[in-house]
Amino acid sequence: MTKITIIGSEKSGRTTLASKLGKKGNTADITMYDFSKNDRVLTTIDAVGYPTSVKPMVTAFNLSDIVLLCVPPEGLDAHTGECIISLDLMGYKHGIIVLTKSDTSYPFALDELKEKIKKITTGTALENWDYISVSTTSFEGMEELKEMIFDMGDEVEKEQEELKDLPTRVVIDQSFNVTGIGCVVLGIVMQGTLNAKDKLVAFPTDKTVEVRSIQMHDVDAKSAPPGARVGLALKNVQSKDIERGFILSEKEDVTEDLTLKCQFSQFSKGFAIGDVPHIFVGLQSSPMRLAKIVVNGEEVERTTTDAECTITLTGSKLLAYNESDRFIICNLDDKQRFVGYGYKA
Ligand SMILES: Nc1nc2c(ncn2[C@@H]2O[C@H](COP(=O)(O)OP(=O)(O)OP(=O)(O)O)[C@@H](O)[C@H]2O)c(=O)[nH]1
Ligand SMILES: [Mg+2]
Repeated sequence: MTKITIIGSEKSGRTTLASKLGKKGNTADITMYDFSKNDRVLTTIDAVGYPTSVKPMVTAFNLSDIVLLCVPPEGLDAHTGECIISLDLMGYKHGIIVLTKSDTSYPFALDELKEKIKKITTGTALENWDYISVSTTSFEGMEELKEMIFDMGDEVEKEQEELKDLPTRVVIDQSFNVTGIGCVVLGIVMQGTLNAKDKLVAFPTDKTVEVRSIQMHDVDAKSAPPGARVGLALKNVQSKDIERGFILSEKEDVTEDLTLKCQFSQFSKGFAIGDVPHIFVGLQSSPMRLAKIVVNGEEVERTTTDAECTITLTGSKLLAYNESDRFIICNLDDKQRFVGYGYKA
């Protein structure tokens, strides 16, 4: 079960590529395409709401294991740069750089483009990503791309296997009511193993829910391993009480205010006291006011890119997280919206 996100600039061929990798599902700010053959299942996410909004992109990244960054022959633009910076700030591990619409370019131009991308991704999380040229018109590279995705998927599965004995955490991305069944949610088992009849808390609320039944790609299952995309029928809760971003687990920290140890990107202007950055953690997000900045033990007025900053933020929305979660810090008013990342201090 491999889950990928296709991202890139406007008109980079994202949607066309996604449609060639599977059958179209529900549409909102992200569209999912499903493909299954023999025992292989591939879920492809097209973050259609990006670049207008960054939220669908962050959501898609969190729901997938592999990212395909699409770059068309026209080359790199500000949004491609933003995709690279966001993936770097997220520390995104697995991905492929896809040079799209190769039928409209020439081998030497594609090589030049590849060298350019290699240069600007040096020292980032994308440094060692593989490259492939594809065309959805001539089908050049399409079979090879699928093979690359499945090989990488096998690698990811081995990594996820190691998470199976950790405490169970399931992130929810959809919640709805099904007549005769009740509350049904869709989500991903981020770690641990989910079993039918498990009783877990729907954080950030304090409501305990019971997992009545589990489905994986429409097939009933008794349990689900880390990495699995699951549909769950829940007992003791109504669908309207569960939102995208909720976490089913035994224990999470839940707060409105946060203190984070942060690194800020050299490509951003950073923030001053009183600014209101947008904070993402998993699929949750909230605007929060910057109340305090500490650098090297001293209170300062502005964030810096030279050293770690400990920032205190005040908000009005409950967020659920734990110490291993990476927070992403955005400035939605800036041209390049991804500013930094941090962990619970
Ligand atoms: N010649 C050629 N055209 C392509 C290929 N892939 C996509 N296109 C065309 O490029 C245009 C943009 O493709 P989309 O798939 O809509 O790109 P997108 O990145 O989803 O675009 P937005 O969501 O509008 O930002 C469309 O007119 C496609 O038909 C390709 O491999 N070869
Ligand atoms: Mg599109």
